[in-house]
Amino acid sequence: MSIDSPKRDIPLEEIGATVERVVQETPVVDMHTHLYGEEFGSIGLWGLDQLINYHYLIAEVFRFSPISYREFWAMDTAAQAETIWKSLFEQNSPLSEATRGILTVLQQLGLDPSRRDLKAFRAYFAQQNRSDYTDQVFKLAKVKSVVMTNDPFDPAERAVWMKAPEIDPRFKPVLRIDPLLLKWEETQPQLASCGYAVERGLEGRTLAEVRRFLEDWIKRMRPVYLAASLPPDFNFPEPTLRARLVADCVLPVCREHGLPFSMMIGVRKQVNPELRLAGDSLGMADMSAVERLCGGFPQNRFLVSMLARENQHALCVAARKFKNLMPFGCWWFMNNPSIIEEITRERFELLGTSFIPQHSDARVLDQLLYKWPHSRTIISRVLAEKYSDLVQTGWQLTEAEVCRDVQRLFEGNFADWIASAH
Ligand code: FIX
Ligand code: ZN
Repeated sequence: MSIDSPKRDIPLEEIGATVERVVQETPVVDMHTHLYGEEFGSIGLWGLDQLINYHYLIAEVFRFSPISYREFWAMDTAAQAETIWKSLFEQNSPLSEATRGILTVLQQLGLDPSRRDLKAFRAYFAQQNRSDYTDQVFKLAKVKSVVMTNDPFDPAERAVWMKAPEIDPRFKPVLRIDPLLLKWEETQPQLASCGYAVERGLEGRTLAEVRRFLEDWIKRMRPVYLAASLPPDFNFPEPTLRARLVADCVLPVCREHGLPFSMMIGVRKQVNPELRLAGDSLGMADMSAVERLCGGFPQNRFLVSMLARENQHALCVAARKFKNLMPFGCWWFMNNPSIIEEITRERFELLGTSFIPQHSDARVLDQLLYKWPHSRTIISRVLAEKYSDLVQTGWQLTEAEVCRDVQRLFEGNFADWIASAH
């Protein structure tokens, strides 16, 4: 067999290099982001000052700078970026994942981070146009498509959807329903004002009308799944309006339209409101609620990501019990090298390749240029270790099989999960 044949058995000593090459080269479908195509205008963020103003860095700047919350929020985006750059890059080493990420983006674009020259870096971005830059970022990051987070309750975003825009096919819609499940008291009058006959206590035709609302937006958006982030105390079943909305509205509509329901569980909202979007924290959730949902609704498919490190192992065990549960990503405070490595290792050990290893959660387009390279490096390291363990049993491994497995991790598992949508 020729030396470079994909069907050739890979010698133990070549596994690391082979896996690294395949993982680095395999295009990925990024199944949860806050990115938007050009048709969404300024809702979609890109460029250096937006990168530096990522809420992860805003949380960090107040640990180093004496600046008050009031002073910071009174600044414009450029001044905020300069404050963050001075504190986190000039006066201190950018060791955190979020600060290192900015430098990886610059490096991926061919700029020299060692120049430490914000003015020069800004000049590069000022020469970019959004359309060509979007093409460049997708190509460099080897991202095939990204899944958006689309909120029908957000006035700015709703205005775009009501014009029936032609969506860039690289940006897949998702129907995000947090306000329905987490703020029913505020959402119910909003829905009523839009002509849905919904009542505060879910009486009368409310449940049917909530289903009609969901179906109207499924028709409008053509989402690949429905999604919600949920608090650590999320439980099911429970005698609450939320549980009834999930069981009697969300899950039936998902079943009828072949749509998965994505639950991101463990967010404690606004523990420090002064930080605004950066003010959320986490809490440990009860995985048995997820197990009861997966077991109680076997015709539904669930995507689940947990925000607490302590929930990650139990999520893998739950996925072993329920084939309609797909664990995904190393979410938010989990998206750091030390924890990505731990989570990915236990997922391979408990689930083989039947999980979705990562999503970027990118809020700024350029973040694809660091979130994916950083994760690919860790995923390939762990995967190579697992293949080495495998080959030391005497099992033979070919490059074609490595390509098959990585394609499943980076695209196939998600594509299969949404295949019957609509
Ligand atoms: O609920 C979510 O989609 C979270 O990912 C966001 O609210 C969060 O701010 C984030 O971007 C984390 O990475
Ligand atoms: Zn998110």
